Amino acid sequence: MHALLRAFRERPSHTALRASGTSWSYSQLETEARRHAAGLMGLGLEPGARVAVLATPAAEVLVALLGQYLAGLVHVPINTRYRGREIVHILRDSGAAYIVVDDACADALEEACVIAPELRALPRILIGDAASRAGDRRLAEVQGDPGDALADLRDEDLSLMIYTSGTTGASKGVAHTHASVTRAVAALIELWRWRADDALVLALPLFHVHGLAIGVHGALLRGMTIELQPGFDAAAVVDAIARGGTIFMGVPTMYRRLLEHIGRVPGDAVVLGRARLFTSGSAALPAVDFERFAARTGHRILERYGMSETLFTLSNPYAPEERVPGSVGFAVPGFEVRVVDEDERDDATGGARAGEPRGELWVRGVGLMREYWGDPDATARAFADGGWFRTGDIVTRDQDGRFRIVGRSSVDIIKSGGFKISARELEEVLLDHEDIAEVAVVGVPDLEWGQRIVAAVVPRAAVDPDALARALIERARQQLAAYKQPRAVAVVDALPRNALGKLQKHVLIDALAAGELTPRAPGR
Ligand code: MLC
Ligand code: AMP
Repeated sequence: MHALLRAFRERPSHTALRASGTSWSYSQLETEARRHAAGLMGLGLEPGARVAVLATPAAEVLVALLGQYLAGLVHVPINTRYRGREIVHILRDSGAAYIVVDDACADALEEACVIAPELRALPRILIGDAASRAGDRRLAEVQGDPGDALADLRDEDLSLMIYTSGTTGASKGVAHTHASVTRAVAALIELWRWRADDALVLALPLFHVHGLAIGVHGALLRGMTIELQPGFDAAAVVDAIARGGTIFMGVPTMYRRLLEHIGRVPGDAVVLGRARLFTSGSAALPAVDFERFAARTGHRILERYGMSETLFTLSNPYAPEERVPGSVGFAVPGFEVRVVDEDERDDATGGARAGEPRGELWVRGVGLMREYWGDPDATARAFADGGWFRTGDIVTRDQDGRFRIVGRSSVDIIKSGGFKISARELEEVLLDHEDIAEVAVVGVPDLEWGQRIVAAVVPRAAVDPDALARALIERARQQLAAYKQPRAVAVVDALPRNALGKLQKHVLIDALAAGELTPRAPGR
């Protein structure tokens, strides 16, 4: 936070943020944040308390974030696509003392309160015009004197908790400190040569590390301008670049959409060409999209790798000619990396070429989370001796030292559209259906989404497979975020198992990818 405050004071009149047609200078943003922090402290919130935020990207969300930091509170953003049960889990698990909610998310919060009525007592800070209840406060009114002394801030205090799916059903709170975020982001600013006259077109969600830790913190620490978008829309990104945006960070699905857009509006490829830097992360960027984007716009997308727990970990170099499609580059300064085999020995062999290591990526360094919130066992399992974090990602390292992500140690973690999904979570929801005896949820390779979710189910008795598929998709739609829904359901007699009876999801994935098993994808 100290680094952020310093950055705010370097060029106070420079534009920090543009959102919905309004601009805020650095000094205005700091004043708003200080007012809000003083207001939060006036509510009696103690340093270290968690404040949940369930709101679509808007200037108020950044004021809430910065105000919480200044008051020594921990920011807990909630995925705005979440439904009731997913929200209940985060509010309970984090022990949130308050929730900030906007109009667009009010219904989802109400769903959560129906499931867990005790959450009705959780005090709310409202963004927008949402109907207020006794005791609720409007964000604009949670204000104090910006000159008041604020919390005593220390870099090693928790600042941010991001919930992310794991191999078990429930998501875990990844707890970061001011120091882990600031240091990782400082490395990025240096490596990617971000400049104070850059403007970041930010269309990523603000509840994951890609948009929040890297995007928001990176831009503000460097004194840049954030062009905040309420969500991703290809035409709006083009417009923001036409107005002077110089950097765009996206997930691969967004590049697909940008490519489709310039296929329809070829002139917009020229506009995109005027930006300075395009980066991609959170999922593998298909080499074909890298090449098509370069051919159309002249930009070689800079691909990076990271995760909620490790932030900014591997990156291609800044020099465009050194950005290699299909590779995530090298360790970011401040990170040490290892490639270990199943026996936890270094530099396991097995890469594409002789002598190339292939194994799990372990990392240690500046951006690592402190812990999984309230789960010391999971934290202990995630770290090996010496503070090495087990990423669960399988990588190869070529002779130049470049890394490629080639898989994951668990098939139960799926990435679709850049969102992480726990197969187990979805399986639990589907298994609740009375007609289902067994279920296996898998991610099938897909050029648009990275992985597409398919559920294979064994019914208890003879059923109409289309009706069953429809019912299961509807069940997921009712209970989980839309991106977690199965896109198709394969109704099968048995799931593939080995001689010991162990489920073989890889066999299922291969059969689905090869078209040997045709799932049902009934329209809704
Ligand atoms: C949505 N749809 C999907 C889908 N998601 N279909 C298949 N697979 C999916 N995963 C469908 C919807 O059902 C809907 O269909 C249609 O697509 C539009 O839905 P939407 O919800 O409006 O989608 P959209 O907003 O267009 O979302 C696409 C997106 C979004 C790319 C903008 O996925 C996104 O914001 N992704 C970014 C996630 C992110 O920030 N990840 C970073 C994690 S941090 P219909 O039929 O109803 O029209 C991280 C670490 C790090 O990974 O270091 O980077
Ligand atoms: P999350 O938990 O949402 O932070 O997701 C982190 C995961 O996204 C990593 O563990 C990887 O599996 C995946 N990931 C991130 N960046 C890349 C990339 N550039 N290529 C392939 N996978 C990636």
